[in-house]
Amino acid sequence: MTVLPRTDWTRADITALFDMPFMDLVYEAQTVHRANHPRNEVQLSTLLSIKTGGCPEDCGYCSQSVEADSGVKATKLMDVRAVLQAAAQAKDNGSGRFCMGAAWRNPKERDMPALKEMIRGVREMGMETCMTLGMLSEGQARQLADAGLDYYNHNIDTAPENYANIISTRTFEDRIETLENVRAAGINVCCGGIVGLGETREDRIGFIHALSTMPHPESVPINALVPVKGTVLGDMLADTPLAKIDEIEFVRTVAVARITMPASMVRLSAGRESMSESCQALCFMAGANSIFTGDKLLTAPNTGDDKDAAMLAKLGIRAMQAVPHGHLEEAAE
Ligand code: SAM
Ligand code: DTB
Ligand code: SF4
Repeated sequence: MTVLPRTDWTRADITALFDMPFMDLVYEAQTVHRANHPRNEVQLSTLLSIKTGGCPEDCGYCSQSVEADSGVKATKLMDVRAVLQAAAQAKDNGSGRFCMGAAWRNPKERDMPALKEMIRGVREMGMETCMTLGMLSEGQARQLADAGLDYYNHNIDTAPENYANIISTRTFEDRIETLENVRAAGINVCCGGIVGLGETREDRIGFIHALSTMPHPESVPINALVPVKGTVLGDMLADTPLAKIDEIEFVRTVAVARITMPASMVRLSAGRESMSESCQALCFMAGANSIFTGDKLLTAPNTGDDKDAAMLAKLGIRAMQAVPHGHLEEAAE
């Protein structure tokens, strides 16, 4: 019998975890990690922006919003062949999952055929597929599932009570509705958020509380804000003590995510480029077991394969071997 991870966490439970002495918290997180995941292994994903910039949403952290004066140029949806070329390169570099992101409020029906071709093509290469395209209707989620999409990324980003301070063009409930459509279509959910938006500890508690009391996302990305000049938050936080996140508080957030969502993959996402190797090592100790590889995220810089390979070798961490869903059964036949 499979025992589902608990989803009845209270805010008091989560507050108590955040308040633990740091060493006890990290020790507990690593203990939970070892009971649920192979130790010393991280899963590697590669990101590609298949449609950049010009997004009508006003997310205060994002360089791709039309509201941001970040210098990011808007592009059209890439053609399928170019996407598959990038995917082949990611596979050569050892990536097990290819994540395609578009700066949209939601995909249009006319985009669906190309998106489905991208999914089929990447899957045929033997990689897991992930997309992040903004809001999805029930029908769109089903179409992507039928094409074989393994994961859909759609973040709640911050606590429900802090959401309107960060984004005004949609609500927290809109996010939940898409997550439900994705889940109903049988696609694995990738859902997390950002630390370092200028939020309070209470907001971080509310953020983890929201994630750990929904059906747990299979994958939980924890991003550290990459402050971008010309975005609301990049400009607001610049030259303030909040411009650089407190690394200990960041590691605490990773640890509490690991403890409350023991079976999920916890992904150390944006912001690694400006994080020390020691901080990243603490995040792995606290239960993070996935990263984005390559020298670019969507528009922001990432650490790069050579530096990452050197760090993982130093830490004795291996790349997790991914077997895409559905291919498992095929492999067994
Ligand atoms: N447009 C889609 C959406 O919002 O769902 C997909 C792409 S969006 C860039 C995916 C996620 O990237 C956001 O939810 C946010 O968590 C993260 N992100 C975007 N800009 C970021 C930044 N400057 N620093 C850290 N994380 C960021
Ligand atoms: C997620 O939570 N982080 C990734 C992925 N999901 C799509 C994106 C990070 C974007 C960082 C900012 C940029 O590259 O523009
Ligand atoms: Fe658009 Fe996504 Fe950026 Fe928000 S985070 S502005 S929805 S691309």
